Amino acid sequence: MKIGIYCSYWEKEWGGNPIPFIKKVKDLGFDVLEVACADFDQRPDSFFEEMRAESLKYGIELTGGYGPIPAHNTASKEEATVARAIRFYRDIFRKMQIAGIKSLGGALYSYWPVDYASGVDKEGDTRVSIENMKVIADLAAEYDITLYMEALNRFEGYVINTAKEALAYVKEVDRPNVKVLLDTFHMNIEEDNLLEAIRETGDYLGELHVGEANRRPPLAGTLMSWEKIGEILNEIDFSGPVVMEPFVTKGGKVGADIKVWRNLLSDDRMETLDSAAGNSAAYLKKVMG
Ligand SMILES: [Mn+2]
Repeated sequence: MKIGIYCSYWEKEWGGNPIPFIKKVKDLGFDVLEVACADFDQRPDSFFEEMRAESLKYGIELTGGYGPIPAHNTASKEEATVARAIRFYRDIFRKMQIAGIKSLGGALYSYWPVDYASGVDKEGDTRVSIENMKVIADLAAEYDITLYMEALNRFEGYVINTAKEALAYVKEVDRPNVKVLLDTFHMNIEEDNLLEAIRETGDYLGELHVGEANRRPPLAGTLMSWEKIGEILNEIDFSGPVVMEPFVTKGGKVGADIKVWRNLLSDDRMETLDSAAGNSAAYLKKVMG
């Protein structure tokens, strides 16, 4: 199994420079680095050329992640918002291609984290989103990029909460470069049976995010059965990346958006985070093969 980690694990703000993390994650035993694409529109092409060179140098595959801001809400009924989102995606797809990033995952079908103060029209917004996603998917295809629709728990989104809803959405969009992203943290809240949900997603599963129920890096002896998850992934011939997305330190926009109000490891020193990530990578490689 290809094992990865989201670079925002080490960051207090979304975006930031992922290039120094490429060598770091290689040294820690990972195969994949997931990069936050939030500020790609602010970066020059040379930044992405450097990123590609570094990833090739260390043999690290890059994947993209994005929690769309409200101004990029693809489920919006305001045409100007959707047009702005499409302009943003067109720009970052081109840059992702320069960097050699072939996938983008997250709540691309809406925005994140959702503000519930303005009410929810789940069916209407989902219909709008599906039509817009067909356009964005065709655009992504021009740059050889696959989009992963991530099912999020109810406190963070309402368009897609479960694997079943993600599957229905992706089938409606009906494009070969649109797939499902499941995340054990969200599934732990929403699914009746986490293992069955992965099995039923089958070939439509593009990427799996992994984390404990409290978003620590995966460990032995917790309520999550990583061995069983590995068995199901092998059963469905999953060839995508398994990317851990731990969030363990408070502070900054990352801490506030994720609602981390305490440090989940013994402290927030870089060495402590590095060793927790490296130990988890070794553990996942052992139990998932
Ligand atoms: Mn996730």
